[in-house]
Amino acid sequence: MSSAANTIIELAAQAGVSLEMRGNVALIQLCRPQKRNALSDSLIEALRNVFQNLPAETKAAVVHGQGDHFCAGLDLSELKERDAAEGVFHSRSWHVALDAVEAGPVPVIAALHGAVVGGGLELASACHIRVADASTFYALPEGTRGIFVGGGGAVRVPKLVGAARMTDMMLTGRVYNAVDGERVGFAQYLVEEGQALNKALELAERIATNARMTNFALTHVLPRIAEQPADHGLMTEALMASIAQSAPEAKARVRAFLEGKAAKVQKAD
Ligand code: 1HE
Repeated sequence: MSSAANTIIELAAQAGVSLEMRGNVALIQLCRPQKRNALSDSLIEALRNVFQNLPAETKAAVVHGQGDHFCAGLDLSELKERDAAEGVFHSRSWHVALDAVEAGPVPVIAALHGAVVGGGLELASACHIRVADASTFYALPEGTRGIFVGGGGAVRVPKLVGAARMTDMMLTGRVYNAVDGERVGFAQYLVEEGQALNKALELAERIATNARMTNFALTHVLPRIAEQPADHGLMTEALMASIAQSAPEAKARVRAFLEGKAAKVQKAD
């Protein structure tokens, strides 16, 4: 890591975001357990800086929270009087930070437990995979606090669970437990209490072995294809497919399978 990047990581740690490398997996922790990892402005800035300065060897990342909860959302103690312009800029600063998570260089997995609420759910939604343990619960208390989502939730949450469920959560204060949360699409994996981080690391280590172009296609190209009109999407898919299969690494991987040297797809349990 460059010395400038080192300084950024040290400053991020002071703001409540730590970075630790486990091989080529970056483990990023929200470290404000006394405030249930509430997202202060400085913590949001730190998150952006960490994701924009991941060590060059990083192939996948895991985000998790210290203490009993993943994240209690916006730090409400900072919710002061803002005029309309300040409010817009504040929301946009979250957008930049969470875009750095979603559109950064590597796939990101959220390991969830306890509260995943408000801005915490917006952060989880910016990750590519969510692993929840049995203690996880999801809510958008913005509705009952008289405010609105501002960290990308209006765009990302409906993609996971649909606009109707998000509307219900915000109008009624509905809370989803871990089982129902996985059923409706908040998380792709549900594991025993205390096991989310282990499972997320296991997935990250596997993802880190993928061809780089595959991970890029899935985190940067597929989301755009999903937003395109079908005929544009099919064209983008054809271009991406051609680029991916022309890479020497793809050719080597296919050859390895044909020569019986690569794993077969196994039946699911
Ligand atoms: C906080 C925050 C916070 C806790 N901002 N300080 N988010 C919310 O509306 C959720 C608010 N939090 C809660 O509902 C609960 O704290 C939890 C369910 C997450 C956890 O409960 P619990 O019993 O484990 O902790 P606690 O006793 O409520 O909180 C411990 C301390 O953290 C306490 O401070 P203390 O000084 O009295 O010890 C709390 O005040 C503090 N704390 N959550 C500030 N969020 C871009 S827009 C996004 C908009 C939103 O995210 S709105 C949703 C905000």
